[in-house]
Amino acid sequence: MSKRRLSEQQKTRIAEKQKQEFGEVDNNTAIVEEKCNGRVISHFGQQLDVEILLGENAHSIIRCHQRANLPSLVTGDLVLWEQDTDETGVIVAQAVRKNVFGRADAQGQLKAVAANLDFVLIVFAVVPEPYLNLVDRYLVAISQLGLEPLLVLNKVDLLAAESNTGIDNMLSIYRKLGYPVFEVSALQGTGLAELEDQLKSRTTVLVGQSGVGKSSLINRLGLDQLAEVGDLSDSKYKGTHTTTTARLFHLRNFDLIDSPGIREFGLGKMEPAEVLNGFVELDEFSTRCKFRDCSHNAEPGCAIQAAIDHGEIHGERFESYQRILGSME
Ligand SMILES: Nc1nc2c(ncn2[C@@H]2O[C@H](COP(=O)(O)OP(=O)(O)OP(=O)(O)O)[C@@H](O)[C@H]2O)c(=O)[nH]1
Ligand SMILES: [Mg+2]
Ligand SMILES: [Zn+2]
Repeated sequence: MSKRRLSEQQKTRIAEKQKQEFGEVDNNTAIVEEKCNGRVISHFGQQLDVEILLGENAHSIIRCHQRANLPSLVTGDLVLWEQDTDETGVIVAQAVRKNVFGRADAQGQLKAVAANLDFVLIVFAVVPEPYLNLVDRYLVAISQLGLEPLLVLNKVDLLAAESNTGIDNMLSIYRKLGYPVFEVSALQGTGLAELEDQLKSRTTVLVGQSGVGKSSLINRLGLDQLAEVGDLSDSKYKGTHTTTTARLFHLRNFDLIDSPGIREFGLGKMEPAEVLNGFVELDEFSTRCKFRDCSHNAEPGCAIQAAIDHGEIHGERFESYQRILGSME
C-alpha cells in the first residue's frame, strides 16, 4: 500500500465535504486555533468539560455551556470560552477543525465523535469475535478523512494455541495490505511499547465494538484507572456499552480519545468510487479494468475479478466491499 500524501486540493475537498456532511463548522465564522483558550475534553447532554489551555488555571477542567449559535461541539474541538459563573464557563467561539471523525446513526444522521485527530486506532479483540466488515467500514471512513489507520488486536492473552484461523486470517489480510497491525494485551501489558511508539506526540481516537478493551487500553497505557471498564455479557461475550461518551485523556506524551463501542458503524451516503477508495487493493486494480464504468461483478476484462481468481485480492475483502455498497442502496 502506498502511503497517501494529500495535495492541498484534496485537503480542501475533504474539508468541504466534511462541512457539508456534518453541517457544523462554518469556516467563515470559526476563529483561528491561536485564539483558543480551551479544548473540549468531553461533551455530555447540554454540558461540556473544557480543559483550560492558558493562564494560571491551565490544565484544569471547567464545566461549560455553549452559545446557542455554535454548532454541536465534540471532544478535541479547540474553543474560546469565557467565565460565566464562578464555577462555569460559556463557549463563545470554535476553531476551524483540522478534521472530524464521525459515523452515521441508524437514521443515517451523521454524528461527529471527535475532532482534530492525527490517528484513528481501530481496536478489535479475540473476544468479542471480530468482523472484517466492521474494520473495513472504519478503513473507508478513515481514508475519506485522509488519515492513516492503526489496527490493534487486543486480548492476545486469550489466544488459544490452535483454532485462531479467523483472527490469523484477518491479521494476515491487513498486514499484506500494508496497514500497521499491533497485537497487544491490555491485561498483561504485552505489545504496548511498540504501540506507544507510534502514538508519541499525537492525538488518537480509539474506536471499535463494545467490549474489545478500548478503555482498558487507555488505563493500561496511562498506568492509572482513568476510564471506566465494563464486563462482557455472560451469555454472548459481547460488550456492555460501558463508555457512553467520547473523552480525551492526556497520557505520558500523547493524547488518547476513548469512544463508546458500537455494533454497526454507519458510513452515511457515499459514492461507489469513494467506498472503493477505502479498499486500497481494489482501488489499485480497478484502474486496469477494461471498462471505465466497470461494476467489477461480471464484466469482461474486470481486473478485480481477475485478481481475485489469481489470489491477488482476497475474496472476503471484495465481499466486504459489496456489502458496504449494498448497505447504501
Ligand atoms: N483477557 C483480557 N481481557 C481484557 C483485555 N482488555 C480488556 N479486557 C476485558 O474486556 C472487558 C471490556 O473492556 P472495556 O475496556 O470496558 O471495553 P471497551 O472497548 O471500552 O467497551 P465499551 O466502553 O463498552 O465500548 C473488561 O472485562 C476488561 O477487563 C485483555 O487484554 N485481556
Ligand atoms: Mg469503554
Ligand atoms: Zn472491474
